[in-house]
Amino acid sequence: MAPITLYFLQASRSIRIAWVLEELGLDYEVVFADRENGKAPQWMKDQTGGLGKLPALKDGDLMLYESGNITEYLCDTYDKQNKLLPPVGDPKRYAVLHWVHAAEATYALHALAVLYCRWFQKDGDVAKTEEGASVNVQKDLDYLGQVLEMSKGKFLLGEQLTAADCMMEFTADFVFARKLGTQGKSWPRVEQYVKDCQATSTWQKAQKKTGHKL
Ligand SMILES: N[C@@H](CCC(=O)N[C@@H](CS)C(=O)NCC(=O)O)C(=O)O
Repeated sequence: MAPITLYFLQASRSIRIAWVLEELGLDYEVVFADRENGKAPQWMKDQTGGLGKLPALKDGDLMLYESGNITEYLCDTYDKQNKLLPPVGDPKRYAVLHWVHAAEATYALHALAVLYCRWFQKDGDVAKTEEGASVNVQKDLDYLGQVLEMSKGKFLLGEQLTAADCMMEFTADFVFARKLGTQGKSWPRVEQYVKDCQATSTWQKAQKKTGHKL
């Protein structure tokens, strides 16, 4: 039995962790759950504990939550060549961690504000609220596009894929797939970035092994 188990919810941030595991060449088992009424099924929440949100990862006796935290744990524990995350003290580490955190704390936060208008606003002008909430998303995408334009390669920090990309790919894909705040506009450089991430052999393997689809 592989010592690492990834608890994977369909159409979720779980793909980030499958991709990191593939990048690091680690053996892992997947416990897969389809969504029920859009949510994680109770049996999955019972198995993972915590807040009941996915992904979760079990490594030996450790149960880990939060995709950014799991990514950092896997890099610190298994990325001996510092392929995805430079070592403590190297300024490049903080350039990578900038995006690891921004993927959730800025980009996903702003995109979810739009999604929650759609889900939870029962009266008033939903389209107007959504338009207001879209401003942040559009600024985020503009900045992401600028950073990618300045990159010396396909990925955020150049030609070498890092943990920054393993985290940001899903957020950007999710924003475009659900048209969260895009308001009919397009960001060709960011859209190309998502395609380049998904064209890597490791993302493809992660997708095949988990059955991820948005
Ligand atoms: N910040 C957390 C977010 C986890 C989260 O909200 N996961 C969603 C799927 S992307 C989930 O488990 N939803 C199912 C539910 O709420 O039942 C992370 O990065 O892991």
